[in-house]
Amino acid sequence: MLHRNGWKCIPKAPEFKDSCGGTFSEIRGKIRSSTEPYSDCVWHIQVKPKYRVTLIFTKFDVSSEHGCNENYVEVLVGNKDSKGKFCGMKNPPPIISSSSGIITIHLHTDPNSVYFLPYFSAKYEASLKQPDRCYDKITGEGNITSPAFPKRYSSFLDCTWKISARKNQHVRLFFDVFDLEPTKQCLFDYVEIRDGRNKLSPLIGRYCGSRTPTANFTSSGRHMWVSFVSDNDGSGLGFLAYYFPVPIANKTPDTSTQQELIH
Ligand SMILES: [Ca+2]
Repeated sequence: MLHRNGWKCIPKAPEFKDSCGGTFSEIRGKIRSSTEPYSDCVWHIQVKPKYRVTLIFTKFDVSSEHGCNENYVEVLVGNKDSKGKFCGMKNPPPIISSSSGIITIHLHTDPNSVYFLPYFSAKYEASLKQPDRCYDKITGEGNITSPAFPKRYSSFLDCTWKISARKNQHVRLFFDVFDLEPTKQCLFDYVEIRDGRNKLSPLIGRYCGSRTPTANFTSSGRHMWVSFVSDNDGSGLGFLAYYFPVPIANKTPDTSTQQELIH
């Protein structure tokens, strides 16, 4: 969660600056969009590559009439990996740059917009990358766990497992233990399961909290992608899941995962 002790123990961040864009290289800082009208503002957070950056929006009012096309904030990690265009009144989820020390924030406003000037404020924190290596390509059968399991997992994790089966096989996965920080819509800590070989594959489900997902997740093809993300504060015991290949003939669609994508 955002307002527990994680942010209280650190020295005061540099003062707010109302600005239309800029470059930030300090280890932490705060950004506030300009109160003057501009059509495009771009902020760059650029710290040393050995750091990862967590960006947290603290205020957000970017109303837009036509989806997120008229007014929006787009966040890119490493200059080109877009984490999405955000609009509306809700704070976007925390953005973690795990592979580089660069985050770019682009605020676009349409001068013809009927809404008041879009506005946001955000803060960021750079931390040394975790020694935990939690990226793996795996086959056959086995288990995957959150780092340090069964001890509580640490902050700022961004783990992925690409599980593959042989031709004419599917990947099946089920959870035995599950205890993640609970949040609405699983915005902060979560496990995501995707039907395919990468993070863009169709989402099977996104889970958090302490209710163990009961489904047997089965990929439609040979690959399943599992990711685990934790934010700056609030932890749990993590998870333990088992995976194994199943022949195509044994695949039974699991309808329970289709009803509720976020738990
Ligand atoms: Ca957390």
